[in-house]
Amino acid sequence: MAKARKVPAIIDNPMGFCPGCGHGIVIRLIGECLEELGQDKNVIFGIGVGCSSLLGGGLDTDRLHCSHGRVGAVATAMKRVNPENIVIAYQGDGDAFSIGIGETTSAAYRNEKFTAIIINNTNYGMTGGQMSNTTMPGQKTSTSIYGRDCTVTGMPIKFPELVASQFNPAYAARGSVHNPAHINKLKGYIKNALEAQINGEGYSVVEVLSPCPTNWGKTATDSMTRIVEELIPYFPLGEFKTREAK
Ligand SMILES: Cc1ncc(C[n+]2csc(CCOP(=O)(O)OP(=O)(O)O)c2C)c(N)n1
Ligand code: SF4
Repeated sequence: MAKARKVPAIIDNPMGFCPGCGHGIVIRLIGECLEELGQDKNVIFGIGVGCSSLLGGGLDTDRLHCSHGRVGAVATAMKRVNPENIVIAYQGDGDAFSIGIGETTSAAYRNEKFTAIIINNTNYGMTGGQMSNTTMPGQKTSTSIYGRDCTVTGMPIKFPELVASQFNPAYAARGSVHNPAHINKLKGYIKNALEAQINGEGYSVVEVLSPCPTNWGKTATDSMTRIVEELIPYFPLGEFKTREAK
């Protein structure tokens, strides 16, 4: 029988995500990476507003729950003031790419030396599934009841690609939690991003395609299928900027 993975010591409380949500998987991976890199006592999180903020009650770490969308600015300050700390911005797509697009993009543009981990579930999960800047074309949400019309809203933003092609980050990737193989691959991306930060190489970002069964109106299994069939064809997985220094 396969050996069970040890729960990282910093995960000290249950987190209140809906059944089938992807947030908990990603937080577990972050905890594992921090522990394996010997950084779990040296980390400080800037946490967005949304279901992402439930991380705050689950991890035994320093963290600041930032105003909605402002994590890019807050994490900038955290890292500049305490460069020896590992600083992680943990946000949803609404927080990072909609209300916070200015702060998120500006931090990437300045190549701030922290790590952003952004959970893309194609809607504002916590508040009832409103449209965000990563909602798919034609996707029905509570604020796009006839389906997202990209002729008036713009197309879903592809942030890692934008950052990798226009700025000079240390690392940019997109992973997914839809099956165990991709969860393990995602762990590698998160570790690469954190190692880039440990080495002071510059800004690192990992976007994660993640299910929100509650607002998608799907079962947990069907939500994973949606990621494969609808999201990945538009949001390709992989590394868009690999580390130069290793
Ligand atoms: C200034 C401000 N505007 C709006 C809200 C309401 N609000 C809370 S969470 C949220 C959306 C979060 O969505 P996302 O970042 O995608 O995270 P998820 O819940 O999907 O993980 C909104 C709009 C708020 N708290 N503050
Ligand atoms: S509303 Fe969606 S993102 Fe929030 S905890 Fe539930 S499944 Fe996860």
